Amino acid sequence: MLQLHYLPAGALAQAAPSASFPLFGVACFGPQTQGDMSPTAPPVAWVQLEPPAGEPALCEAWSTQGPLQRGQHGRVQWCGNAGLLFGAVQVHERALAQAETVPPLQEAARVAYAELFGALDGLGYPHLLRVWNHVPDINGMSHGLERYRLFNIGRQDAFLANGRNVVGASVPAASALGAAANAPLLVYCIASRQPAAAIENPRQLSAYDYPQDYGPRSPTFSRASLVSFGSQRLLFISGTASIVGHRTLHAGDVAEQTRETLRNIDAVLQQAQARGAAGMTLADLHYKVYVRHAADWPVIRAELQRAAGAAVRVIALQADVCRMDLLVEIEATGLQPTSQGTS
Ligand code: 3EB
Repeated sequence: MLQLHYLPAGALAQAAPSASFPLFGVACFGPQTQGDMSPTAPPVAWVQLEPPAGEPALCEAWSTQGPLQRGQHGRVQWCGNAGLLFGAVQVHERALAQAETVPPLQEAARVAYAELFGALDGLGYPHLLRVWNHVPDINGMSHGLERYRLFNIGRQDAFLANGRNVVGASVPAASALGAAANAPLLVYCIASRQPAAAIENPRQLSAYDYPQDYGPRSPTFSRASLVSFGSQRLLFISGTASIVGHRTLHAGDVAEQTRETLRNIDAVLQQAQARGAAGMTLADLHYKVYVRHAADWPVIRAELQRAAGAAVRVIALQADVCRMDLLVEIEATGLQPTSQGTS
């Protein structure tokens, strides 16, 4: 059983770590307010992003059944149970040994993923289900390329060097967002002992098939991943935007971009429903919304509430999105009980 809680940072200590569902991994947003956690605490990914004004600073807290094991493998902090692993890795571009020929962000992406794959293979959770990527100054330029494009080169190199496919059913779901220019590259993930099934969106070209207009190497992510875990079905819907085919639609119109994004999420959900997640609806999902301009949040929230209900569970963050003309990116997670089993 995997649970997802959206909690204020101050509530982490009391609320989630019940004896039966201890915390397994946490993402917190904003400036780091705690120092090193105790050795028994779960890994915490500190993402240097803020909520729009008036929104609470919530953490994304994952809990699951124990017994849990935790540790550090290279730069990777991890926590795992019988089936799943939460991992987080940070790489500072400026701390890398200067490779003369490779741009530091590209190298940071390669190193982060190489260390992640090393940890996953060493610990026996080889299947990457879901990845969150926070790329410092994602729309800035380095070495003549947009930094997101450099990140894509390093990520794809690491997938190939570590025996992973960069197209097809084993490609993980992901989100890719900006972070402060002085932040490290931060990658956190959920991995599994069992393979998941990637889901693509019939309205969109698979990102791994994007043409070269979007960079020399395609991004390595699927539109969603779906896996059975104990008595649950886990659905991880990737960061989703106003893209149809491979083109951005509705440049400059945040309400239309949000509606297009929600149509894309609904299309991915329909694919998941056809593959076993029958009955899962938009109202059942947990959302994270990345807003390029914080002032757009009320418009986006109204559209999300129209689609997913007024009580929608959501974390909103101001962040740069990986194409300059995208104003919003929305990801979603569904954790659906199935009828039998108790693990
Ligand atoms: C898109 O659909 C929007 O590079 O890992 C969304 C989710 C996006 C993940 C990634 C990029 C990524 O192309 C951008």
